Amino acid sequence: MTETASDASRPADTAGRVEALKAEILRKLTYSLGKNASVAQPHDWLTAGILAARDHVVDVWHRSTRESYETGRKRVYYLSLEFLIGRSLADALNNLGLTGAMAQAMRELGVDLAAIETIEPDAALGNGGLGRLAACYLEAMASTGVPALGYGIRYDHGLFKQRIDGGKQIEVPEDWLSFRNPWEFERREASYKIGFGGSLTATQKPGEVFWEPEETVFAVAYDTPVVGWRGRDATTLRLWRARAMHPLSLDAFNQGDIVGAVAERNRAEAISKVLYPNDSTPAGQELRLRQEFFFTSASLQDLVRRHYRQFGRLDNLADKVAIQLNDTHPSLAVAELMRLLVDEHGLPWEEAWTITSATISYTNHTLLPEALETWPVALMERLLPRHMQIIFGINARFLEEVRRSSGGENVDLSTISLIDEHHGRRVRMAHLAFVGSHTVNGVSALHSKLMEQTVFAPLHAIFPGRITNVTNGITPRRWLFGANPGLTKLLQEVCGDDLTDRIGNIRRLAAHTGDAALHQRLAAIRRENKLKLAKIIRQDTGVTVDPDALFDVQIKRIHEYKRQLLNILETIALYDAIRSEPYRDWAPRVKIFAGKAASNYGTAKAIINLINDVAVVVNNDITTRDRLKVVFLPNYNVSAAEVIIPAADVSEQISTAGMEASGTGNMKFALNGAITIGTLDGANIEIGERVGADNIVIFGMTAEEVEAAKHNPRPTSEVIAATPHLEGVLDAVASGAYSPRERDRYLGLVEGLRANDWFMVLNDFESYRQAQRRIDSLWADQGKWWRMSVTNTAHCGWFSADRAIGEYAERIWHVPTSPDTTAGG
Ligand code: B1H
Repeated sequence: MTETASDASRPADTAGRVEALKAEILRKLTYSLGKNASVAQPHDWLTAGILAARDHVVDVWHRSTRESYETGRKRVYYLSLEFLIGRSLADALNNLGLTGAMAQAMRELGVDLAAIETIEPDAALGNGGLGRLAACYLEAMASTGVPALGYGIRYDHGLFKQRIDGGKQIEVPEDWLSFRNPWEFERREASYKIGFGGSLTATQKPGEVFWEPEETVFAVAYDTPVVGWRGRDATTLRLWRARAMHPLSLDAFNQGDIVGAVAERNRAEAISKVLYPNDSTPAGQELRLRQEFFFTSASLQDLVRRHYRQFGRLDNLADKVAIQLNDTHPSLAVAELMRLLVDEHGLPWEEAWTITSATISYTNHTLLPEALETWPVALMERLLPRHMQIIFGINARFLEEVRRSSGGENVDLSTISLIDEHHGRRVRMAHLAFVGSHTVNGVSALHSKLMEQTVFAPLHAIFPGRITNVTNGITPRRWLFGANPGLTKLLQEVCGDDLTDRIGNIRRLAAHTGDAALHQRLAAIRRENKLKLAKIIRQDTGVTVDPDALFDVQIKRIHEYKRQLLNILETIALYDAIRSEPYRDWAPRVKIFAGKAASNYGTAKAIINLINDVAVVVNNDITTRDRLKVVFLPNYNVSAAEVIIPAADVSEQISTAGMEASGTGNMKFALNGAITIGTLDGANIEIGERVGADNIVIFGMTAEEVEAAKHNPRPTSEVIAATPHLEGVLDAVASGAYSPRERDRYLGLVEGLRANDWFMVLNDFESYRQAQRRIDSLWADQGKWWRMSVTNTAHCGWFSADRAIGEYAERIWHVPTSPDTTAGG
C-alpha cells in the first residue's frame, strides 16, 4: 500500500502508521541486516530505517514508472557527469509525509531519528552548483510529474573530504560506499559493452562503418529512486559502474604474474573510481574522456534499447525521448546517437541527423574561456575512432551548408568549425553540443545574453533562436521546508498550510512586511538556527561565536572569480578599522567561509590558507574580540549547507560580473531570508529584480565595465593609490603580518594582484567596502532589516526548481507537468 503525505496528516491513521513502521524497521534489521535490536549499532538503525523508507519509495516508483510506460509518455533523460545528492533519508521521509511517523517509530524503538540521520553519508558525486542543480532537478521532476531518468557515474569515491591542517587544505579520499548504499538497486541485467580504440572497416552499405574496438568494458546499472513531493511520483537516478570483461587473466595468473592478472580489471574499473575534483575547469586527462564516453554511451544504448522495445521503431525517437546534456561533459552523445542510428540500426545519415538534433538539447553552465572543453583530435582518433569520423562528418556537412546558404560571405568558418585549428587540432565540445541540439540554454538571463554575444556569437548568427534562457532553480523541499522547519512552520501560518504544495503562495508574506510581531518571531527562528550553527563552528574550529552577531556567509567552491579574496581583504580592512577606533559601536560580525579548492589549484589553496591565517590573528585579538570573528568551516558539503544557510544574515555573492553563470546558493539564501551583498552577476540580477533594489545590496563593476577594463586595464598601482586602506591591507598580507612564521607565504598572491587585476579584486574593493558599511547601518535598524528579509523570502518563490522544470518541460522538452505544482512565486 502506498502512503502519501496527505494520508499522514490524518491523525487517526498516525498510530497505525507508527506501529507499521516499527514492524518494518525491525524486519529490516532482523532479516536484511541479520541484527538483533539489542545489539544494533546506530548505523544498523539507519540502514534499517532507510530500507523501510525505501519500500515506500519503491511503491511510488513502480506505479509512476508503470503509468508512464503504459501511457507511452515522453521521457526526459538528464545526462550529467555529476549528481551532488547529499543525504537522502530526511528528504525522502519529508516527501512521503512520513517524517513524524518515522521519528515516533524510532523513538519507540529507543532511537533518535535526528541523530541517525546525521550519520548517513553525504553522497557527493559532484563538485558544486552544476551537480547540485542536477540533483534538485531530479527531485523537482518527481514533484511535478515529469517522467525522467538521470544518468551519471557511480563513482566509488565522490568529492574528496577536506581537512584543514595548520590553515591548509588537506584532501582525504571520500568513501561513501564503505557501508554499502542501501538506497540503490544493482541491475546486473542492465549492462552494456563500451568500446575504446581499435579499427574501422567500411561495410557493403554506403555510409555504414564497422567499428571493432580494441578494448571493451562493461557498464553496469545501479538504480536509485527519487521520490517527489507527497509521494505522487518518483524519478530514477541510474548510475553506471565500470566492470572488466575479464576480471582475471588466468594465463598471467598461472605464470605467477599476479599484477598482470588483474591489470585489465584495474584499467576498466578506473573509469568509475573517482570524481574529478574540478569545478569550472576541465581536467583534460584521457581518463576523463573515457569517463565521459563511458557514461554517455551506456546511457544512450540504454535509452535507445528501451525505446525500441517499447515502440519497435526509432523514427519517432524525438516524440518520446528528450535528452538534456548537463554541460558539454556528455556532448559525445551527439556522435554516439548518430553511431547507434547509422551503424547499429542502419538509418541513412540524414534521417539519423534529423532524429538526433530533434532529441538532444544542451545546457551551458559557464563561459570562462579556460572552462570550455576541447579534446585533441589525435586523442579522439586513438580512443574513439568512429566518433571522430562521425564528428568530421557532421562538421563537413555543417560547414558546407553554411558556405552554401551564406554564399561564402561574412562567415569566418574557423569560428564555427567543430575543430579548433589554432591550438593543435582539437574538438570543441560546446560547438558539437550546440550544432547537435535543437535548443541550447543558459542558466540566468545575463548568462544567456552573454552566450549570444560572446562565445556562441558566430553560431548564434547561424542559428538565431536556438539559444534560450532558463534561469536555474532550487528545490524548496530540501532548501526551505527540510532545512528550515522553524521558518516553514511560520510561513505556513501566514501563507496557508498548502504553501508546501504551492510555493507561489509565499508571495502572501509580502502583505506582512512591516509586521513587528512577525519580525520578532523571525528573529527568534533565525537565532535558533544560528545557535545550531554556532555549536558546529565550535566543534569543528574551536571558535566561539555570538549568535547575536551578524552572520556574514560565503560558502561555495574556492575560485578566483568567486572572489573570496576580496572578502578576506575587506575583512582585514575592517579589522584595522575596528582597532583604530575601538570605541565606535561596530556591529558585531562573524565572517563565515566554507568551500573546497580543486586539489591542483594553487591560488585557491593559498586563499584558504590566508582566510585561516587571518582567522587566527583576528580571533585572538582582545580589542576586536566581541566585534569580529573569522571562521573557515572545513569540509563544506550539501549537509553543511543545510545548516549554514538558514543561519545566515548576509549572503555573499560577489563574483566578478560576467563570470558566475547563475549561482544557486544565492537563491537558497534569499529564500531563507538572508540579505544578499552581491555584484550584478548571474541570477543575482534576477533576485534584485524580484526583491527590489532596496532589498539587496549591490556593488561593483557591471559585466560591460569588466569587459572594457580587461581590454583597457587601469594600472593596478593607480587603482591601489586611489583606494583608501588598500595599500595597507596588501602590504600587511605581503609582508607576513598574518603569516609570521613564513613571512613570504602570500608574496606571490599579492604580487599576482599587483601585476594583473583580472578578477577586479582591486577595482571593486572600495565599492565592496562601502557596501559592507551599508550592511552595517541596515543591521543597526532591525525593523528595516527584517522588512528586507521578509521581502526577500516573499519574492523568491520564483526560484523554485519546479518553475525551472516547468520552463524546460514547456519550451524545450515539450512534455506536460502536473498543473498545480509548477507555478512560481
Ligand atoms: C558551473 C561548471 C563546471 N559551471 C566544469 N561550470 C566542470 C564546469 O568538472 N568539470 O570539468 C565542473 C563544473 N559548473 C556552475 O553551474 C556555475 O559556475 C554556476 O554559476 C551555476 O549556478 C551552476 C549551475 O548552473
